[in-house]
Amino acid sequence: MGKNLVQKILTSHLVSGKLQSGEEIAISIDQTLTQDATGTMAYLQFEAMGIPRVKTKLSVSYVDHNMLQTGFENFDDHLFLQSVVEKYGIYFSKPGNGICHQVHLERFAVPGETLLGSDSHTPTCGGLGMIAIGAGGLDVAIAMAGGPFYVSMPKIVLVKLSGTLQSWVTAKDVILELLRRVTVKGGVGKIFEYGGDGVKTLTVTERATITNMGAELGALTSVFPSDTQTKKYLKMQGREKVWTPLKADASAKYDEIIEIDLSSLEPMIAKPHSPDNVCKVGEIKGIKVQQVCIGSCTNSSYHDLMVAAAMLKGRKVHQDVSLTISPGSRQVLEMIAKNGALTDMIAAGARLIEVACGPCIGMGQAPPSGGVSVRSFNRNFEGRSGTADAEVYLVSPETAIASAVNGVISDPREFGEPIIIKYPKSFVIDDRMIIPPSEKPEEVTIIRGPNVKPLPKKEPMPDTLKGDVLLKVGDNITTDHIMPAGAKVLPLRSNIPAISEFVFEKVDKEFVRRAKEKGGGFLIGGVNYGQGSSREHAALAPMYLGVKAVIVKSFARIHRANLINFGILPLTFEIENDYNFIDQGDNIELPDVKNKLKSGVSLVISNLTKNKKIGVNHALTAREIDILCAGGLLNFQARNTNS
Ligand code: MIC
Ligand code: SF4
Repeated sequence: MGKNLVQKILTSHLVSGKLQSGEEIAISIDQTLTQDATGTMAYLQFEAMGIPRVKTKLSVSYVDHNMLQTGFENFDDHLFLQSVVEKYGIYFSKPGNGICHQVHLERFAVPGETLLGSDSHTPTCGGLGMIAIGAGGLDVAIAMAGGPFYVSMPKIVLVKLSGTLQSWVTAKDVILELLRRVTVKGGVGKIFEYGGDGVKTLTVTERATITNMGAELGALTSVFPSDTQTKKYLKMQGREKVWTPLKADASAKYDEIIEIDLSSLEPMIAKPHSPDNVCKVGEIKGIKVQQVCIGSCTNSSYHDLMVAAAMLKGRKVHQDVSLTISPGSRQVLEMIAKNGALTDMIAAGARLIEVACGPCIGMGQAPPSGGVSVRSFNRNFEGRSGTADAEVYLVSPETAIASAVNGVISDPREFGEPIIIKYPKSFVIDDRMIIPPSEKPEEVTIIRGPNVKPLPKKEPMPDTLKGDVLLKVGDNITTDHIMPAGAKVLPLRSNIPAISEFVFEKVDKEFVRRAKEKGGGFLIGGVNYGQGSSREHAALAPMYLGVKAVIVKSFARIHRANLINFGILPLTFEIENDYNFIDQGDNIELPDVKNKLKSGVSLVISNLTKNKKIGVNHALTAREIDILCAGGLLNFQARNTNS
């Protein structure tokens, strides 16, 4: 039987398991990436493993998130990262060189290889034919140590593209349409493989916009074939040597097929406060806008910024709008600076901010109170922008600029003649801001500022879990709810005791006090709990506060894996309605839990306050049970290395 593209890449990397959906598989990892906000923990964890040098083909550490240096913390962390990676064999992309996903696509992605990154948008490189997966920092540290990545084999969905996009309709509109159809939880347990005649009409950076936002579907990853478009892109990056053709066999089978006719699409927009709250731009045009932001790992390529500049040329940003532009990489910034496009942006009144994630993660540029912000980004969760009551909309750069000029949400098709961007033969290639690892690692001293605190430890799981329900939340809770980011909290990522003070800050200001008073306890949630980022701090900080188990209707993949990695038991209600029989403050107990997990006996929660028994599922593999019983993956690894 013919193989699809996913099966081909996974087969060549399979370490254990069968490629049957639901089975646990382990795959070898060729490349890893980290960014600064998750990287410090990942490297502390890697150090704790005592391995002298990374074992991957390539590992890169980027600095792109924690770029506002309002105190010593972020610069200290950058120095820690630069020195630690120099010692252990990892490349260091300096602050100012670009957003990890954009730079990795430009300079390192290789068709047919695997990439594991400590950031949920790692699937961006799927646009270049990689199986690229986002994970917690600890999983990435294990991959750097040569360990495989474990995951439950997902279902493979073919997204069959036909036709060609019309003028002013973009790759962003394709993924917004998919989000409208599938929703933020519709991709959980799935990989989206793109195929069909329409694929060849999309450039690599357009594909990368689509695979990037596959993360918002909750998917494990998304992948495009490697074809002549891929070859052309690699050639422009001076890397055509790494090109190999890759596509599904004609007789390949899929678990599901979704068809999208590119020519039928219109400009789309995700309304507050979820990337799947999508409608046509035309349906809501006319809403007054205070801020427009262009950038992020979704839409800050050379093409995106050239279109933005061409739309701004000879025009002015509306008097009531603040337009920010944050290029995705130094390469892109250098090119638009050289060819004059940057001048057109500046002349139009754009506010140029540095090459980084910036406003996407609330690192500056918070909108005004109750303000409307239209962004070319990928997430519009409530409060993520830094302003609790801001209304954030997600669109293509085309829709964003049309709105910035008109002062109201605008359909770009009404803006003027279509824009054609001419590409240079080659991009600006200069890797001097990527520092190679030291050839004399023994001479490298790791720099540890006072912000870099040691990893907290966890004891093995006790026989019985008992305590109070500390908090009950609803559906689609994001990791931004659990462990907020933004300019105030992000600098504390290397300091778990300090960052723990902010857990659930935006949901319930009393949470931390309660958790401390009660010596920990339980969390209750609805569907798709923990969606969004890969930040393991959303598990690590609750662990530090004594959270023992999280009981929900369903989990997002990365967060569930992070809970296991840090020894917090992830459980789901056997009967969803039982969610209604457990409330904040209830005293609950899971007796003899360790033995029951090991012997496969089903788990029942005793709600001692309501005198009710509630059946729960765990779907844990034997390996995951061992990790949980050991008190987390680091303890498990240490035990296995010492035994
Ligand atoms: C995000 O977009 O939420 C982040 C910030 O890039 C996170 C990583 C983090 O929290 O450090 C992600 O997407 O994984
Ligand atoms: Fe950075 Fe935003 Fe992309 Fe996350 S989603 S990596 S914060 S640009």
